Amino acid sequence: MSGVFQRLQESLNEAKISATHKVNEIATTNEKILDLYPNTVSFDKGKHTMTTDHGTKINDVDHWLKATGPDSQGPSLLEDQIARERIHRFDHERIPERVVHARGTGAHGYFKLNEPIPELTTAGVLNDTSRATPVFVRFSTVAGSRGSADTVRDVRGFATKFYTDEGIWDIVGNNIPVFFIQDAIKFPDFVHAAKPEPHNEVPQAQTAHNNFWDFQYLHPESTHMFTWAMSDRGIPRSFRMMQGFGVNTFTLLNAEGRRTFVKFHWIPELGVHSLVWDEALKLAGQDPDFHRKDLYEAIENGFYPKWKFGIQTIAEGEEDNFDFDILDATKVWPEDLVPVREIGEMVLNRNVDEFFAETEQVAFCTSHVVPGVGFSNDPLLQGRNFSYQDTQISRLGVNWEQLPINRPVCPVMNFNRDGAMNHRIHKGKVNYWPNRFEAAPPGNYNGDAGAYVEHATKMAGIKARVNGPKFKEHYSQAQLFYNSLSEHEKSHVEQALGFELSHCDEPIVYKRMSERLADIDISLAQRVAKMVGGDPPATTKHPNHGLKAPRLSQTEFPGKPTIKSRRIAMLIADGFDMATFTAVRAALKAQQASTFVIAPRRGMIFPAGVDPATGTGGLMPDHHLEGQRSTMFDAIYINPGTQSTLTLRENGRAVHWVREAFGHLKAIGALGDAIDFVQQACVLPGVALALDQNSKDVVTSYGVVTGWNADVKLLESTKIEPSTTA
Ligand code: HDD
Repeated sequence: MSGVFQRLQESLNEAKISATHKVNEIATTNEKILDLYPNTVSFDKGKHTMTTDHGTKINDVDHWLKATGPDSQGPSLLEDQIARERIHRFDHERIPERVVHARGTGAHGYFKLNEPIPELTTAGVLNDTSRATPVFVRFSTVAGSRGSADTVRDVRGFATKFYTDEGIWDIVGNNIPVFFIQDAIKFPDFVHAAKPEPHNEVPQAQTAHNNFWDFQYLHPESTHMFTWAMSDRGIPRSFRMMQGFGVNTFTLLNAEGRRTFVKFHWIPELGVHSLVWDEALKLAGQDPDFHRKDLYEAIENGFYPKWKFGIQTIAEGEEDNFDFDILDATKVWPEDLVPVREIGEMVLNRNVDEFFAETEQVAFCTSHVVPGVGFSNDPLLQGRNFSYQDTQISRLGVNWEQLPINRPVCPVMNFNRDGAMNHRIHKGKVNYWPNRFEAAPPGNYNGDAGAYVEHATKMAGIKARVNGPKFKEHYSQAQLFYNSLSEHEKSHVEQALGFELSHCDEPIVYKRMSERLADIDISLAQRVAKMVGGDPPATTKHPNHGLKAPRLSQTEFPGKPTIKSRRIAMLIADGFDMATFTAVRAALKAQQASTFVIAPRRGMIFPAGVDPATGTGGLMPDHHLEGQRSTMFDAIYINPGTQSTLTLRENGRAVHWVREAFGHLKAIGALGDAIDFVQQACVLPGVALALDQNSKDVVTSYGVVTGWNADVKLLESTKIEPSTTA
């Protein structure tokens, strides 16, 4: 550590780190950030001159060297080594994208343990409450390629790298607690079926196609997972508002050598919230980087997302006490049977300096665990433990763990050598063990926490391509999940299936899937079949058992009510009431909401009483009505002002803004004459508005803003569904 600190000191002295991060030095620096500093370069005005990669100064990067005459443009010369270097480097900028989870974004932070668990594990990170373990988290979608949109319906990856004192620990999880397949050998088929179809490479980042649903039908084990993926979990409002699950069954090993099966959980402080489908579809075009920007913006503004860390544990010896196999990744451990124990928390508080070097090159392996954490015979996990190391070698090269973002903060000492892009220089005469110098012996390292010890598990069996007998049951938990959803969540599942299956144009696919849905719930199957052209099934071999379990519905994770970091659009036009605007904006800012002023044009907007001819006294909006849409905001507020309201009322786009926000179940605020405007825009057949004339508080669907003055009125849809309201 002292070496790292010394390097930090040197780097700081040389002012090599960026000014933004200096501001946040205390709050956001950790061992891993310090470790990255020696590799972090910044370009300070006046200090640096451009050079080639071999360090010679360059005086012209605008003109390729040419053989040119006084009146003619001569040919470009290949001998220009400076131009050649630039083009060569450029030609090789891309590395292969991840074969799955190609689209993603990440951030740094820390993990803090609140409750040590020595009875379960020797892992330092799960015992030492004084540590703040650095982490890097990458969130992702699964199916789309690197340039695809953020808000597509998909599972989200939630991969966490802990830089512990005892080495790297990766929990490579998702925002859904189960998986599509039980055995890793099926992964290539699953991914091929989910990705664009081979004959025309269509569709991008969508499961709404024949091959995906054909695969789902042919793999009854996928039923549970696709029900989750079709629920609101498939279209999260934000990475900050998702649960994370390790999915696979791992083990913990204590000092007595006792083993406990474990599943890992991340529970977001902000609650679990989703977009509505129409919003997600529109955002995919209007702002494909919506989730990426949301995370970045929140961290830059100091709204650090936070998750509780939980474990579900089953002591060895009790694993057969369930009607499902605890090693089957298509099953949850229902929380009424195995409660989640919250023992720590994770905060993300720092954006990356460079996307490629950090987020694109970060690489995870389920096989990366620390002493005290181990694997189980979960057949999906066993295959994953092979696959990740392998894919990193092909994507990043054999020395991928030497890359700054991937290297541990503790020493690495072994006789693995050479390979492309090796960066280490090992001193000494030997590169093998045992050696006459007894250099780098295995075993306890420097007397620190113990080495990784494999649990001495008793094994007996016959080699065969099989899974355990309980792996054969596929519908019970799909039913449990569906039954546990609220009514509006169920209707969203139905609509999602309706959308997906109507994009399948081969009758065998949507007809078979309509039948399969009866294994979840016959009435769901009948409704979807009717929608998509299937044959509504009359009976099912697997009638719904009617059971529910707690904490499967996301409505059970409302989170801490807050409008902190929520994006609120404030609509104004010329003639707006400046005093009210200023008061409302101050009130919103006091609650740490992010406000954005939207007007018919991004040019000075003048309040009532100010003559535009003077050119002063106006307000410059952040965006104009066409440039940003209501989809990009959590709530909208329409400011009063006779002329302003008149202008907005006559502006089709402004009316659309209000109607769309209303349709997406967003909180809409209005004052004075703007209330009439909102009412006129939104009162559509079948939709009711509740107008609370007396409220002193503005209640949003996700929080309460206190302290507004008594004039503030509440406008709210009676149809607001809290869990799905963004
Ligand atoms: Fe995987 C990436 C999550 C099953 C093989 N996976 C990857 C990432 C996440 C997951 C979050 C992105 C990591 C990052 O941000 O870089 N994968 C899961 C979960 C699974 C799962 C939760 C089920 C429990 N995966 C799974 C199987 C296999 C793989 C069964 C292969 C047998 N996964 C990969 C991969 C990837 C990957 C091909 C692509 C890029 C990478 O690893 O680094 O190796």
